[in-house]
Amino acid sequence: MDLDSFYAAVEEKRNPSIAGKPIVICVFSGRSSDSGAVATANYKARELGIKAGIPITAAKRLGKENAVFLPNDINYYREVSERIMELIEDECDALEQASIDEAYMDVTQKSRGIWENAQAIAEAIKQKIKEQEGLTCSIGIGPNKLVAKMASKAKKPDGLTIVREQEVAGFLENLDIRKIHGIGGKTAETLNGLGIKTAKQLGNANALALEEKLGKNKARLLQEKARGIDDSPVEQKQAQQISRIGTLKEDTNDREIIFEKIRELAQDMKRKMEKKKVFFRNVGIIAIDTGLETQTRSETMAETDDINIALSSARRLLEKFLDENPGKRLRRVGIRVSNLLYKKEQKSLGDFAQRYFMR
Ligand code: DCP
Ligand code: CA
Repeated sequence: MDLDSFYAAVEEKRNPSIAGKPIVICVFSGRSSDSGAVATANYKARELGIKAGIPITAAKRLGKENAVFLPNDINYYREVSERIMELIEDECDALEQASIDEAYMDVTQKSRGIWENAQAIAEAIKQKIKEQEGLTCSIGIGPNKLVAKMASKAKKPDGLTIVREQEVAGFLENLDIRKIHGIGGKTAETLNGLGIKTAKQLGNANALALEEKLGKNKARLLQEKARGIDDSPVEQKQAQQISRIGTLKEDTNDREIIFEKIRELAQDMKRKMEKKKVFFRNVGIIAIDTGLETQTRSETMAETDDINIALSSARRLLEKFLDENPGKRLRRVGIRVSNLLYKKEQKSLGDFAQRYFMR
């Protein structure tokens, strides 16, 4: 699953007044007012030739007066990303986040190995993301991670592409080698020089000739990829933290109102903690002020899974933060537990202790 023009789509959703316009997300370097590069652009802006990596000055020439240029707000994109990953985690056997806006999902069990079921799962995921976050994504379904990833790029935006085992060869036949992960402009040029343009040609190419140009390891790796071969598992990493962030009804420094919001967020976080069966050893608060500056405070404690302990810690941290920042009004707040311990580990520790003491 790969979200479409992610940063730009998030901004478009956040600010309906710019919907439908070309939108360009910029990483300003700060040297002069327009120095820096484009992080991404929505599809409207891409029609004008604006894309990730080009200088902001070039993008401004291409965008004329119609395009909207925004600074990148990475903290906010991370929040949205986290919510989406949690949303889709429930729909699969295992989820491996590959980047801020991409994830591999194993649906072998959930689909019982039936492609039509996998398609239905993908459609449900697309709908969920659309409904809850107002964003579109593109999904590829394949017999392994490599083919699924290539399939996810085949049709964008809002695509859904299925490549069954028996369709892999046909899919690779005309696939441009540039679409293979790990082949950038330079490698593509080298390969083009050998008369290789498609994945199929690369898969069938003379191994020795390739090794000579690319080195043994790279040649082998790319040739395997070009044949759609990949047996790497979807590896779900255990979460390092669980957090919830929300927007206050209005900007405020009223402790009771802010804490009430934190309490509400904690209830939702608690559900997640119970599902994951975790203990925590650190509690934090997240405070985002009216200038969108984010600050965090945290404290460490003995391991516990008691949400009330997290809440009293959050209360203490909030009081301290507000005392240190008199008059600062907050727009968004959050609560986070980290330094997590999974109960399964706990149990085996318990078992170990039990066996130890019984001896
Ligand atoms: N990104 C960045 N700088 C780059 C490339 C990407 O900051 N040179 C950021 C902005 C993107 C996000 O990473 O929104 C995800 O990268 P993708 O390559 O998936 O690009 P998009 O999601 O923007 O577009 P697409 O619809 O092609 O996936
Ligand atoms: Ca993307």
